[in-house]
Amino acid sequence: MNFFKVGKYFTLVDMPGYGYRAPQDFADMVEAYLQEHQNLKRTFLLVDSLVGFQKADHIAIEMLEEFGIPYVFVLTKMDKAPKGLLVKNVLEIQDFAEKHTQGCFPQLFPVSSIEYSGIHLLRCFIAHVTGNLPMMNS
Ligand SMILES: Nc1nc2c(ncn2[C@@H]2O[C@H](COP(=O)(O)OP(=O)(O)OP(=O)(O)O)[C@@H](O)[C@H]2O)c(=O)[nH]1
Ligand SMILES: [Mg+2]
Repeated sequence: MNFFKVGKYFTLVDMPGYGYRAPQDFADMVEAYLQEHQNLKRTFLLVDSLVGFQKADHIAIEMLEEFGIPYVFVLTKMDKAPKGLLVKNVLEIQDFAEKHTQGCFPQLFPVSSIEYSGIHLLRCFIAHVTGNLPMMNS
């Protein structure tokens, strides 16, 4: 796990993937970390726009649901996916979140780190959930 301290405001923790490559590492490291750290504001689940939602994602979802940790889906590499596939994967995830989850944020964030699309809104969301974005009338 990599820790990025963002000034005095919050720390972003980058966790290893939980796909076919390292399910055991994920269970050992990430599960323990999520369970022990009660001050986590949000957990982000990154799904590749081209690949979409996979069976392996359920490992993470079940864990987060069980621990009662609020989480949000981020759809990565949106520059790579044809528009039709992007929409299909967005709808699939949102439909799943709506029907089968408790702790999942109803809105997902499609992003591209190459084109920078969606990054601004995701940053604002992170600033907001970490208590660093003063909002009007709230
Ligand atoms: N086209 C495109 N490529 C991207 C984007 N974001 C990341 N990549 C590429 O995807 C590859 C994997 O990126 P990583 O950030 O290492 O992926 P990861 O999910 O952290 O991988 P693990 O930690 O091993 O699970 C790299 O070659 C990146 O350059 C994106 O928005 N668009
Ligand atoms: Mg990584």
